[in-house]
Amino acid sequence: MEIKQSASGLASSPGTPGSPEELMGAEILVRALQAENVRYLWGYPGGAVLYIYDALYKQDTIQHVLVRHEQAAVHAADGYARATGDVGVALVTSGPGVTNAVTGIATAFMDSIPMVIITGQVPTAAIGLDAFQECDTVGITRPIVKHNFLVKDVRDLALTLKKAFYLARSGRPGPVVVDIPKDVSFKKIAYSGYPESVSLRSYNPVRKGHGGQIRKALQLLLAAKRPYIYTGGGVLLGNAVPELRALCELLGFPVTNTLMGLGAYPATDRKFLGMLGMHGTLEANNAMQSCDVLLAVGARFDDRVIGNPKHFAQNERKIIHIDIDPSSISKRVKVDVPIVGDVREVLTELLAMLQESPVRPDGRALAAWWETIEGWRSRDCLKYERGNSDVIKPQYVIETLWNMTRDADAYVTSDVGQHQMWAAQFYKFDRPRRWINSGGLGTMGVGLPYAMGIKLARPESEVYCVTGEGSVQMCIQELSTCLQYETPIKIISLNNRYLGMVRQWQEIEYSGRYSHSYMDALPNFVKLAEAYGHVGMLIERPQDVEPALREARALKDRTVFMDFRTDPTENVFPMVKAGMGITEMLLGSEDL
Ligand SMILES: Cc1cc2nc3c(=O)[nH]c(=O)nc-3n(C[C@H](O)[C@H](O)[C@H](O)COP(=O)(O)OP(=O)(O)OC[C@H]3O[C@@H](n4cnc5c(N)ncnc54)[C@H](O)[C@@H]3O)c2cc1C
Ligand SMILES: Cc1ncc(C[n+]2csc(CCOP(=O)(O)OP(=O)(O)O)c2C)c(N)n1
Ligand SMILES: [Mg+2]
Repeated sequence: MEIKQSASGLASSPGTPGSPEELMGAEILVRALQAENVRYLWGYPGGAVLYIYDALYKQDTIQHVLVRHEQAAVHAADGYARATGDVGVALVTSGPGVTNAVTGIATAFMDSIPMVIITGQVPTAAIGLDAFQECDTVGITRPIVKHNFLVKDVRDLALTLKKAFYLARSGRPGPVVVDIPKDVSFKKIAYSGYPESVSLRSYNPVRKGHGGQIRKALQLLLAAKRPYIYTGGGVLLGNAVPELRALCELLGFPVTNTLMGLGAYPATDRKFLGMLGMHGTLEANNAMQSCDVLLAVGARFDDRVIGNPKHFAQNERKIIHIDIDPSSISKRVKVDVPIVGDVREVLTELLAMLQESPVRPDGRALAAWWETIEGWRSRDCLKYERGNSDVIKPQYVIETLWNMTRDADAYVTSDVGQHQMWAAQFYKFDRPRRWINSGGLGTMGVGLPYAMGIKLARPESEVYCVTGEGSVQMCIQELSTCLQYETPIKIISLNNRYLGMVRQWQEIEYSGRYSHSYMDALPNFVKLAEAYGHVGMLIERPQDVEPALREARALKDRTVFMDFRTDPTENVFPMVKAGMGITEMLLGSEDL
C-alpha cells in the first residue's frame, strides 16, 4: 500500500502553523466524508455511534437523513448511488443496527452498487465478550460485501476510509463496510490530513482491454450473419451509454438489455428488441438463441437470462464478453473472446478500430436477420386485454404512466414481484439510471426507500415508485421519513391483494395450490397515507387511472399514495418456466 498525503489536506490548528490538529476518530470520519464529497448520509443512531452523531451535529456540509429502519437507510443510499453514480453512504449502530442493515448490503452487493456502510462496534476491549449490542459485523457481512474492515486503531481510520471509497467505486463496484469501535471514534490523534490517493498492491482492476482480443471481436462482429448485442448493468455502472449507442448505430445490429441494463439503449429505438430472459420478449429471447455472434457487454449471463443452460448450449454461437470482473467471464456460459476491461474503455477502442476498418457488416445477411426478427416481433408478445372496462389491468397503469411522463425528467423505482416485471416491460426507458430496482437479490421493500433517496438528490425530478401491496408494507414506515425531509414521491401500488408473483408460480407450477399467497387483511392504504401526513387515493375503475395519475402528478409538493385495485388474476407473460429453455415461452394463459 502506498499513500500520498494531501499537502492542502494537512489540517493545522489555527494559530499554530504547521502543527497537526488534534481530532477524535469521529471527527476524522466526518473530514473523510467531506473529502469524498459526500452530501447525504442515511442512518440511525445508537450507543456505539454516538460520538459520530455528535461530530455530525457540529458540521453542516453533510445532510444526515434519519430513516425509520436501518434496512431503509442502506436502500435509500443504494438508490441514490444507482441514480447518480456516486458512492451511497449509510451509517448504523452496532448489533441490531447492523443486522437490520444486512438485507440492504446484500441487495447492493448482488447488483454491484458502490456503497460505503459505516457501522458502529462495541469498544475494542469488549469485542468477543458478548458485550451489549455486539455482533461480529465483519463475519456476518463477509459474503455480502466487496470488502470489509474493522478499524482497531484510530491512526488507521483515515487511510481505511480512503481505501473503502476507492474499493467501492473502482473496478466492479460494490458495498464496503467499515466497522468502527466506539473507542476508536472517541480517541484523539494528531490528524495530518486525508490521503490524496491510494493504491493497493493486491488490487489492480484492469481498465484497458487487450488490443488483440478487441480486434478479434471486431472481426467476428463484421463477419457475423446473425449478430446480437446483449447488454447489462455494467454499461450503466461504467457510464458507457454514449459509446454503446454509437456502436449500435454504426453496426445496425439488434440490441437487448437485461433487467439491470434497461435504459442503456433507448427502448423506443427500432433496434431494441426489449428485455430478454424469463419475462423477456419473444423476439429478444429468440434472437439470443438463434444469433451466430453474441456481443455481451457488462452482463453476467444470469440464470434468469439464459434459462436452461443445456438448451442454451444447443445452438452454436461465438460469444464475445466484455466485463471488468474476470470472474464473471465463462462463469455460466463458455466464452470465445473474453475481454477483461472497463466497458467504456473497451467500447471506445472497438469503435476506433471499427471506424478505421474498411470492412462493414454483411448488409444482405443483416437484412435477412432483421426480417426474421420482425417476424417474431409481429407476434406482439406483450399484448394484453387493453379494452377491458371492468377491472384495471396493471399493464395499463404502467403504459399510462409512461405516456404521461415519457418526455419528463422522471425516475421509476420498483419493488419485487409482478408489478416489477410489468414496469420493466411497459415503461420504455430511453435514458440511463432512470430505472432503479433490485435484480440480483430481488428484495421486496426497496421501492419506497429507493425513491426517497433519489428524490433527495434530484429534487426537481419526478420520482415514481411502482410497487405491490405486499412489497410496500416491508418498508412502509419510511413514509414518515418522506414527510420529515420533504421528499415528495408518487407511489403507484398495483394492489392485486396477492403476493402476485408467488400466486402466479403456484398457479403454473403447483397446480393452483395457493398456499399463503393471499393477504386476507390489508390496511386501508388511503387512511394510512393520510396518517403519515400524505395524500391517499383509491382507484378502482379503468377510466379513473389516467385522471388519478394526472391529479397525483399535479400535486408536486406532496407524497401521494395511489392504491390501484388491479386484476388479481393477471399473470406476467411471456414467461419461461423453471428448467425450460429461453425460447420455450408461455405467451399467455392460452399456453397454460
Ligand atoms: C422477479 C424477478 C424477475 C427477473 N426476471 C428477469 C428477466 O426476465 N430478465 C433479466 O434480464 N433479468 C431478470 N431478473 C434480474 C436477474 O435476476 C439479474 O439481476 C439480471 O439479469 C442481471 O443483470 P446483468 O447481467 O445486467 O448483471 P448486473 O448484475 O447488472 O452485473 C453487471 C455486470 O457488469 C460488470 N461490470 C460492472 N461494471 C463494469 C464496467 N465498468 N465495465 C465492464 N463491466 C462491468 C460486472 O462485473 C457484472 O458482471 C429478474 C429479477 C427478479 C427479482
Ligand atoms: C424480502 C422478500 N421476501 C420474499 C420474496 C419472494 N417474493 C418475490 S415476489 C413476491 C410477491 C410480491 O408481492 P407484491 O409486492 O404484492 O407484488 P405482486 O407480485 O403482487 O405485484 C414474493 C413474496 C422476496 N422477493 N423478497
Ligand atoms: Mg400484490
